[in-house]
Amino acid sequence: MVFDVDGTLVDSERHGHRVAFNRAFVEFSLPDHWDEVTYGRLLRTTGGQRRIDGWLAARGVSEDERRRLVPALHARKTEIIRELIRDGAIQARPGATRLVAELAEAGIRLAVATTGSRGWVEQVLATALPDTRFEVVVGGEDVANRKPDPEAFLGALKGLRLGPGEAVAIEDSAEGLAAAKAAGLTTVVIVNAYTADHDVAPGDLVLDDFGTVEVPAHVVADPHHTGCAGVLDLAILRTVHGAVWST
Ligand code: XBP
Ligand code: MG
Repeated sequence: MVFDVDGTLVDSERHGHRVAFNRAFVEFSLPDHWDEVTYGRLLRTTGGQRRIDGWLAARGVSEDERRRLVPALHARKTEIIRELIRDGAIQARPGATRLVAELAEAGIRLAVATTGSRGWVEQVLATALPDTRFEVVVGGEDVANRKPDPEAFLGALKGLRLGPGEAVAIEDSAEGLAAAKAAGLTTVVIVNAYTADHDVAPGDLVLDDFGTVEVPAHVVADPHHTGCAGVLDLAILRTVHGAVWST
């Protein structure tokens, strides 16, 4: 099983990364500030450095200046997000802990394919999902091309020594879904408030949460007719995967 991190396993963008980027802007005496709506739009550019660079370029900051500024800003942003994680600002999404525990119990091997930086990814996994061991972690620095390029997912499959027919991806965004699909993976999409309007039609099952028995998720799309009632569990994952590979 190959999981995305930001927006999928953890609710990290609005009150995590966005806050860290804004604090870094203040510390660097920059006038920039990303409000919640603006940040949702900027999320379509994956990777923090690319996101800052595109933003500064759009407001006319020269390439020379950006080459100097962007890595320094991003390094400081990474330190700040680490502090936020340490202070408990980033939690697992509801139902994520339940699902990874069920998978681990069943002996399913777990991996992560993320565009985020290793500087905080392993820390957030250890903090938000402390009882779960991810055998392979492919982060932003491990790839030349970030999502929607499939490189992160292909790296995770390679690390697990599995083919695409032997794993399932879980994503939250159109860019992540495109990356997982380009790697040949069955992909379940768990949208969130930022990605609810993304075009996730190629997803093999789309929910708005992992769901719990008490509070089931809304089933947005179930193209393989799994009959999922709003709780993503191993049985549903097996049904989706079986349907994809039998067609
Ligand atoms: C996540 C990202 C990352 C995070 C910030 O995308 O695009 O850039 O927003 O992390 P995905 P960094 O969930 O598709 O992997 O600042 O470390 O890049
Ligand atoms: Mg994501």
